[in-house]
Amino acid sequence: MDPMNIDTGLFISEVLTLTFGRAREEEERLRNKIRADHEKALEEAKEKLKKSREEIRAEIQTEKNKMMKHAWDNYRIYGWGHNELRPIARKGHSTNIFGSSQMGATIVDALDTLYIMGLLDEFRDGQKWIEDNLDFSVNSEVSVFEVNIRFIGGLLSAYYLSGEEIFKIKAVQLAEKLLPAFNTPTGIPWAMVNLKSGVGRNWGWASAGSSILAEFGTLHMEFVHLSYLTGDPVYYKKVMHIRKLLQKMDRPNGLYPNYLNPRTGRWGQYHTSVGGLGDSFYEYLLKAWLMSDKTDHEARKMYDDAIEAIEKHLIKKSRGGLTFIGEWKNGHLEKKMGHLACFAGGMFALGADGSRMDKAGHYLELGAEIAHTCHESYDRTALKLGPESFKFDGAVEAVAVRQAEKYYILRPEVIETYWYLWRFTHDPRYRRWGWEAALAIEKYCRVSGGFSGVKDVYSSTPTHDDVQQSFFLAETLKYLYLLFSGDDLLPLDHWVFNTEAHPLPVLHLSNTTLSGNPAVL
Ligand code: DMJ
Repeated sequence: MDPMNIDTGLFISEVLTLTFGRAREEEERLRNKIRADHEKALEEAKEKLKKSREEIRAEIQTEKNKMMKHAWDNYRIYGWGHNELRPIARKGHSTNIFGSSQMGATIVDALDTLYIMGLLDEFRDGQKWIEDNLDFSVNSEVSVFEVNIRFIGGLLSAYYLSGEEIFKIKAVQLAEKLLPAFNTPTGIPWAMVNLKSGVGRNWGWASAGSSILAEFGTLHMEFVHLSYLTGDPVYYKKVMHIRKLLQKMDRPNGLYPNYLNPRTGRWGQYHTSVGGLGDSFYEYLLKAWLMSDKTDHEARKMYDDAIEAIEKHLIKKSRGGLTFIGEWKNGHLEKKMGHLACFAGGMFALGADGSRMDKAGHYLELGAEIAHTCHESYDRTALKLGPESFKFDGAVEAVAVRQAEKYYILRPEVIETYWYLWRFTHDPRYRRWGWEAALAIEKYCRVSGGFSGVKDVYSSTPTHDDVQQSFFLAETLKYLYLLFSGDDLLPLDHWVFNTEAHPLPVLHLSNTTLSGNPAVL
């Protein structure tokens, strides 16, 4: 057609009709889609409303306990009965703290977390294994401390939560096996004991054959509960004896050294830390008071005295304004803080109420400052997971320097502190920081066979250590879960968490002073 012959007006009107026609069709299509989507959403909402509260709760629950399911299910498949799991090799794993036999450490440590998360089939599965297999009459040398906090603590907690007698029975059987460890000239227990022969000894690496403060000083909660449940004062007497002995000793600068010789009753090396070797001793002084319904004033006094000395000599501010807890070694302060010491943020917050001279605000603030420093130690890494130990030296702040200190082994302490501070302040930053940590664990520690620690948090391509620690299920995942739950789940005025995150109830013992009278138990 000759373009010159076209009636231009007619052409334009045809083109417009066509264009607008298409646009109208498109609009109509869109409107229909919006209507359909809207209808669908309404239908879905109606469906949801038809569900019972329980069903909705279960759906939310499934989302919240996904990490636990992954850790547990893989242990169940590849490591069942072993102490821990190698998630990459997909087989069992153990270390010398659990001795040479398969004691199912992950099962016992994880029980209460499963229960709290509503994973009841898994809980029953664990219970069945314990009923059928957990046997303490084995020729195996175990760590008294680790077995106490993970096994006795875990079993007691499972008992209190579920009411199942078997857990109490097993806890008491195990405790009886630990008692020979106290047969030393001073009554300060050995670090290790053979469950069959009752022969005890100390770690070869500990200063001058010493026992460790954080080990013999972290028995009180579980042992008081054992006496309470059995009516047998023997456990109570053992831990009160340790307390009395410590009270009588001189403390350099008011600080407790980490090493004490169980033969001579003398301190070993003058090394004080709120991190490894010292940590949970201070925690248990405070928790002994809380657990006694705040009647064990002796424990509270020991805690207050210890914390004042720690604040005076070990807690400093870096040039960049970060509050950190250093370590005291032979009269000199090492400006280094371990991941383990990060639990102290939560401890300061927990101890704020009831502090001397009404310094509650001060201790809450101190707890928040430690939480901030520990968050920085995570934030200054490539993986957003914290190193085992970090320095404050010159330009270095909250960063690990030595290669051997750059690992993260799924430890809980930082998340534990976020949780306590969340409970006491409801400041949303703690949930934000906890969420960051959860995402980082998912991204870098999750493997198809479970969760693994990483060897260098500063390297963006992580190398896995191939260990799923039992405390990951007992503590890290429990504290994360609690951080995103309501305050009515395990309220802190009724429950006190042992150092392995196993909740034990406050004992309301009328007419009792837990500081001096075992007969009332
Ligand atoms: C846990 O076994 C306990 O929290 C203990 O008190 C110290 N460290 C580990 C986890 O890091």
